[in-house]
Amino acid sequence: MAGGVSACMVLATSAWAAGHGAMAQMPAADAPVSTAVTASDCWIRQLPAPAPSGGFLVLHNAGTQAVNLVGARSSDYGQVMIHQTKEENGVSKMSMVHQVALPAGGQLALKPGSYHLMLEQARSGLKVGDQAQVDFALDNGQRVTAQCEVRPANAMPGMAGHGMKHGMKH
Ligand SMILES: [Cu+2]
Repeated sequence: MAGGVSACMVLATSAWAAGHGAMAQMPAADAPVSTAVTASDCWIRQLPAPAPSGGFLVLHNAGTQAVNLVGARSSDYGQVMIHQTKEENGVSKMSMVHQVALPAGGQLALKPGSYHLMLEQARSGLKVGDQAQVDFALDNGQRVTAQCEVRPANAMPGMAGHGMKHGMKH
């Protein structure tokens, strides 16, 4: 399994470089809402287009089974991806990931410098103070819905540079 994951990440990186990874899984519109997994504290650091915006939240798994987060989408953004920031030799690097484990009885924070969402193509009219809905796909076929508050670019001073990096790299 571990080998599969790293192979996926390598593929994801090249797919991303080639043009916005078509491999991400989307939650089916009719997927049942998970009763075990819930989302809280979701917010989006909105940057002016075409820079992608970062999304952050906490996912809680109250169930007795581990489950994997495998994709996300939003009716407010044309594209939502799961990214991971990693420090390698003092350099911060970002890559798209295809699954993130949610341990049974545990929680996972998507936050600056770690896993986070990258949201592109905001619908016109979406503005600071709005609530954007993001749906997450789980590998058990269920979905999780989060209401995310849209906040300004300076919402978190520690995040300065994240959007710049996205804009320059992609
Ligand atoms: Cu990113």
